[in-house]
Amino acid sequence: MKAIDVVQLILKERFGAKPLHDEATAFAPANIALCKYWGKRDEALNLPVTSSLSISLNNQGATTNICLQKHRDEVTLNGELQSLDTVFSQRLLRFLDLFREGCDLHFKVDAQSDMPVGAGLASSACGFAALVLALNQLFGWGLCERELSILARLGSGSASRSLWDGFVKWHAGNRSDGMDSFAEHLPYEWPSLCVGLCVLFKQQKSISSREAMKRTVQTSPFYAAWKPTADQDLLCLEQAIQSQDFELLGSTAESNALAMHALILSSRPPILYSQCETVTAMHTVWHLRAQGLPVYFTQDAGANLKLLFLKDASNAIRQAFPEVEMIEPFG
Ligand code: 2P0
Repeated sequence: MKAIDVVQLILKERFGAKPLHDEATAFAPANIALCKYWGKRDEALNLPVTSSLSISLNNQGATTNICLQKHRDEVTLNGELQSLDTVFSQRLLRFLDLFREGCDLHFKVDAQSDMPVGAGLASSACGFAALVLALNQLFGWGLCERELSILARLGSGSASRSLWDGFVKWHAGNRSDGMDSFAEHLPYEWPSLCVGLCVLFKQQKSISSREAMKRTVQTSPFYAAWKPTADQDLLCLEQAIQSQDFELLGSTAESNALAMHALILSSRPPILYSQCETVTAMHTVWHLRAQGLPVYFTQDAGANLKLLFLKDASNAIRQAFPEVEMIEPFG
C-alpha cells in the first residue's frame, strides 16, 4: 500500500478538498524514546517492527506555520530560506504532495525548531507532528488524535508520538494498511522526573536514522533479537511508569538504547553514532551511579546523550554536566 492510499482512507470525502483557511500554525513537542523504534516492517508507511514508548519534552519542540502561496512552494527553517532541492525540503514537499493530489496548491512552510536539526535530537519527529497539526487546521479536517498520529507517522515514524505531552506509547500494530499503528498518550504523571539534554555535538550526523535503520534490519546478524528485547523492555517501562519505579525506568531505558546501538554497530558496513565525548559522558554517568546517584542515559541516532534523573539529583547533575539543559517534562 502507498502512503497516499492511507491518506485517502483517513480523509475520505475530504480528500482533494480545498483548505478552509489561508494560514495555520501549530506546535508539537519533541519526544525522546525510552523504548526505541528501530526497524520497519513497511518502509512506505513507516510501520515499525516493535511498539515503542517515549516521553515528550514539554515546551521544547517545533512550531510550524503553513500558508497558501500563489505560484511556488517555499520552505524556511528557523528563519532561513531553504533551497527546494535539499533533503530536508524534498522530504517535506513529498509529504505535502500527499494532501494536494489533483489540486493546484502551493505552500509556504515556516518551521521553527528548538532542537538542532539532524543531530539525533528528535527534530524530524516534532517537525512532522507540528506540520500535521497545522494542516488539520488549515484544511479544517477535524481529525481525531489517532488519525493525526497515523498521518504524522507517514512523515516520520517517531512523529506519531509527538502529538502529546508526557508518556506516549506507539502501538506497532500488524495490519498491512497500518490503521492499527498509532500512538496514544499514557495517563501517568511523574512530576519529579527530569530529562537532561547533553549536546555534545551539534553537527549533522553522517548517516540518517532512516538509512541506518534500513541497513541494521538488512545486515545486522543480531536483528532477530531486537523484537523480543524491545517487547520485554516495553513491559518493564510500563510497569516502571505505573509504579513510579525510577531505577526500573532508567535501567531499562539505558539498556534499550545500548542494545539499539549494539545492533547499529553490528550493521555491515558498521555505523557508530557515538563520538569520544559520548563515551566519556557514558562513563561519567556510570561513575555517578557507582557513587550512589541515580542517573541513567539514553541515546538516539546521534552522538548526544539524554540523561534521566529525579529533581533531587539536579544539583549533582549540573556539577558533573555543566552544559546540560534540564527539562521537566511534567513541570
Ligand atoms: C526513536 N529514532 O524511537 C528512534 C530511536 C532514533 C533512535 O525514530 O524513517 O526519524 O522517519 O520513520 O522516526 C528516528 O527515526 O525515522 C527514530 P523514519 P525516524 O525515536
